[in-house]
Amino acid sequence: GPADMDPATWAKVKDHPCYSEEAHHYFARMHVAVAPACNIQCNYCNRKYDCSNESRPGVVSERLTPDQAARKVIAVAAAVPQLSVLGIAGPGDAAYDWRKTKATFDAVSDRLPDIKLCLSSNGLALPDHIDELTAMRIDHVTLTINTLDPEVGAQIYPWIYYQGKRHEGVEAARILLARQMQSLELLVERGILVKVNSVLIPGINDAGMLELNKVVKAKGAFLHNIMPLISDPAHGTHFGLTGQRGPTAAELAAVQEACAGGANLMRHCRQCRADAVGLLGEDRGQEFNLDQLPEVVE
Ligand code: CLF
Ligand code: SF4
Repeated sequence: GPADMDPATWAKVKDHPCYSEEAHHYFARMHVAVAPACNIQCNYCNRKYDCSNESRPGVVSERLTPDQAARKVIAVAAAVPQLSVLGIAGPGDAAYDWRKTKATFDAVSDRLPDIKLCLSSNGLALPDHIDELTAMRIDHVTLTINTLDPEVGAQIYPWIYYQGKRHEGVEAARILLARQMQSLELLVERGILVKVNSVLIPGINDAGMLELNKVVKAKGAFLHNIMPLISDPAHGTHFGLTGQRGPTAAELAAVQEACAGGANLMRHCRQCRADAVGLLGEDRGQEFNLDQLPEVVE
């Protein structure tokens, strides 16, 4: 609540449904799936579907161009008075597919100057855009950081694509993890609120979660969202070739308990789709599909 928060931070979180548990009862977010490209491979991701770093994996979102997305946001804003946040959470990586992310945010903020802009990224490309990001009034960024240890990272990320080259194994993980920490530091330095998402993968990164929680707190993350791996072999979202299962509710709760006293935990995440619309846990996306929108929205 406001008691333990400085006024500038409170102004940013009070109507953001993901950053304030209280706000999620009253304020809505919408995602537009404008960013399909991704620069890394996570072992739990099936590229045909949404980025499982932020969204529920195994669903196909309605992909939009920045122009289509802006039309949709304006139509939703007119119909859903609780709308306070526009997020870009894939279906790939919003910072890597930056041209489309920026075009969408620019088109929307021209017409809806009060809407909060939010994005989600694996952090690899984000430092390249930190100046533009800061200038664009983006107050909220989610970074997915699953481990601090490159050896563990190599089990999660088979490859990354960085500066025109493909990297694999521990070398790839070392680059990615360093860029994630750099992203966190740059964002905090610029006064942008950072939520860190970690996908909890039993037997892979659970042992390092407490230390990760402490480090992201020390570096200034506002929230830590420890999300369960959702394993859905039917959608190819099981973990790599090992078919790793997701954590049980008790395993997730145990890790969250262990993190008490570290970075504040988000506990109301609904792992929403990359094209979700409405209050958290509610998805009104189907009401606003492109074919339902008027041709020109003024
Ligand atoms: Fe979207 Fe993510 Fe912004 Fe929220 S969702 S980009 S921070 S506006 Fe929220 Fe959905 Fe959980 Fe994400 S409940 S998946 S944490
Ligand atoms: Fe998939 Fe997201 Fe990982 Fe990219 S960052 S591979 S889209 S889960």
